[in-house]
Amino acid sequence: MIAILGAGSLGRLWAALLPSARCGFLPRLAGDSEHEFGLGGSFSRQAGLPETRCEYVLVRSVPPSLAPQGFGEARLTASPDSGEARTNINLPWLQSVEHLTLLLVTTKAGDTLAALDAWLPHIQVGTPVVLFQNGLGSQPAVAERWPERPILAASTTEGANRPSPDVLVHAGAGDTWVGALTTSAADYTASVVQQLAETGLRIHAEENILQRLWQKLVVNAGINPFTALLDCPNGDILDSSLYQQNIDGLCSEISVLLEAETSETVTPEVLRERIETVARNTASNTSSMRADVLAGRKTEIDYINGYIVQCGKRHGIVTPVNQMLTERVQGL
Ligand code: KPL
Repeated sequence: MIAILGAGSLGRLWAALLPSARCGFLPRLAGDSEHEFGLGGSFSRQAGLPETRCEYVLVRSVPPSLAPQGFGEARLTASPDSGEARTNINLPWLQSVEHLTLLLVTTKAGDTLAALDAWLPHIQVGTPVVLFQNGLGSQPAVAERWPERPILAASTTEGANRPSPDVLVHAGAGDTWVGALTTSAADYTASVVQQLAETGLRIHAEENILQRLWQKLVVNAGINPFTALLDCPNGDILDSSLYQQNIDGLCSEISVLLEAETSETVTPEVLRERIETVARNTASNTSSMRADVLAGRKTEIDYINGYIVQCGKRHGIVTPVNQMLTERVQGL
C-alpha cells in the first residue's frame, strides 16, 4: 500500500491517479491548523475533459479516529456522486500502516517535520519516504533527523490546483524527478519510480536531486513572491515595476550563492531567462504562494527566498533583494 500524508493539491493528484486499491490518505496527527480530517473518501473524475485538464471532485466523508491504532476502524464509503459524466475513484483512508511499500509526504514545507514526527514511529524503518515539499530546507532537515531511513525527495512540474476546497484540477502534465537524500535511499529509487509511474505520469530517477531542487527553488524565488505581492497570475509579474526593479539583483545574489553552495556556475542572465521562461509558460497560473495568501494560509516564503537568505548568511553572502521579498511576503 502507498500512504499519502497531506491532502493538498499534490497529495490529491497522486491519490486520484494511483490505483485506488493500493493507496490511501493518512490522517494528520500533527501539523498546522489545516487538518485533513474529513477529507479522503472518494474522488470523482470528470469524463470528457481534455487530457491535460482533468477535474476531480472530492467527496467529504467521516473522519477516521485520530489515534494510529484506531484508524483502521474507519471504512469510507464510495462517493454518492456517481453521475453519468463521472467515473468515481474510491479512495479510502488507510486501514493499516503495516504493509506500506511507500510513504508520499505532500504536506506544506513548514508542517513536514511535525507530521513525520507523529507518524514515523508507527511505520517500518525500511519503508521509503518521498518528500514533495516546495523550496528547500525541510527536506535536508528530515534526512538529518532520520538518517537511517530511506528518505528521498521529489521535484515536480505537474500543475495541480484547487479552485474550490473539494475540486482538484490537474491543469497541466509535467515531469517528476525522484532521488535519494539518505545513503540507504539510493537502493530504493528504482522501485519508487516504478510505483509512481503507475499513475501514467512521467517519472524519472535523479542522481543529484539537491541540484534539481535548487533549480526549482530559483524559479520559485523569482516568481512566487512577486505574484503574492502583486496578487496576479505568474505571467503578469513580467511587466511590473516591482519585478523589473528587483529581478537582476535577485539573480545576481542567487548566482553568487549557487557557486558557493553547489559549486555550479550559472550567470544571472541565465537564471533570469529560466525564471521568465517558466513565468511565460505558466502565464495564467496562480502560483502556490499567491494561492496560500488568497486562502489565508501560511506561505512557504521561509523555504524559498527565506532559505536563500539563510544560506547566504552561512556563506557570508549578502542577499538584500531576497531579504526584502521575504519580509514583505511575511508581512502580507
Ligand atoms: O511551482 C510553482 C508554484 O506556483 O509554486 C510555479 C513554477 C511558480 C508555477 O506556478
